[in-house]
Amino acid sequence: SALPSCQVVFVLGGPGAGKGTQCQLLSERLPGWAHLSAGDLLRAERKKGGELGDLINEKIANGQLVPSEVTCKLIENAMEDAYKEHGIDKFLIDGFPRSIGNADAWKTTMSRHQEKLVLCFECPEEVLVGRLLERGKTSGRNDDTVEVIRKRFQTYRDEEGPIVALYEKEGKVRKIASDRSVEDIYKDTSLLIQNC
Ligand code: UP5
Ligand code: MG
Repeated sequence: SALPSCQVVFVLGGPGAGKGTQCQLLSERLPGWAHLSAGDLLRAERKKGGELGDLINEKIANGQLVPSEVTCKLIENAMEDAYKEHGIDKFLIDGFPRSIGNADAWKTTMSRHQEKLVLCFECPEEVLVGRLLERGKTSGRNDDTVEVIRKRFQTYRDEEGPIVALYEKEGKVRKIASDRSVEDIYKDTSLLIQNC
């Protein structure tokens, strides 16, 4: 493809940790960085319906991971679009990779990109559950229910430890306490990205 080698920062953390909130602020305030949320890309693809839309919905509605190749391809397409339309070559990738399988799929097709950092937002689970239930009153997300939130945390506990350990070996992981105000988290996060 026409996409050159890009800089990427992976932004991880449990459900409700503030990945989307922080990435949106970062992309608004740091010139050149674009925000791609894997979850948002999957939800947009789901809207198109069809077999793929059904598969994505089945996984999201059960708090399970969509097959890695599907998510990876959506991210690649979104990077290509952002590059073609706006010349963007720096990406905050929110919520991916969240399993070893995700990281393997990424390496297969996206290895020319530079993985600068892996940010991990850390926050007690009970705080996160409270945030998600509050958001669920208005979000319209079919996974912001007590039952699915429980499954999302189970998936997170099963899958995210190994993937973080893998990037820790490469010295790329930065952990950030996200049980704080949005602006306090932003200060730490933006410094890490500006210095990466
Ligand atoms: N909030 C944010 N920051 C706050 C703060 N500092 N203090 C107080 N409140 C704060 O925030 C969540 C809520 O908390 C909001 O109401 C916010 O205002 C408030 P948000 O920024 O949305 O957190 P985020 O970490 O983005 O939470 P999200 O719910 O999006 O995380 P998930 O990881 O659960 O969701 P995602 O969209 O990434 O994935 C959804 C599903 O898609 C997955 O379960 C899976 O089925 C599928 N998926 C894949 O299969 N593969 C992927 O690679 C990605 C997703
Ligand atoms: Mg999000």
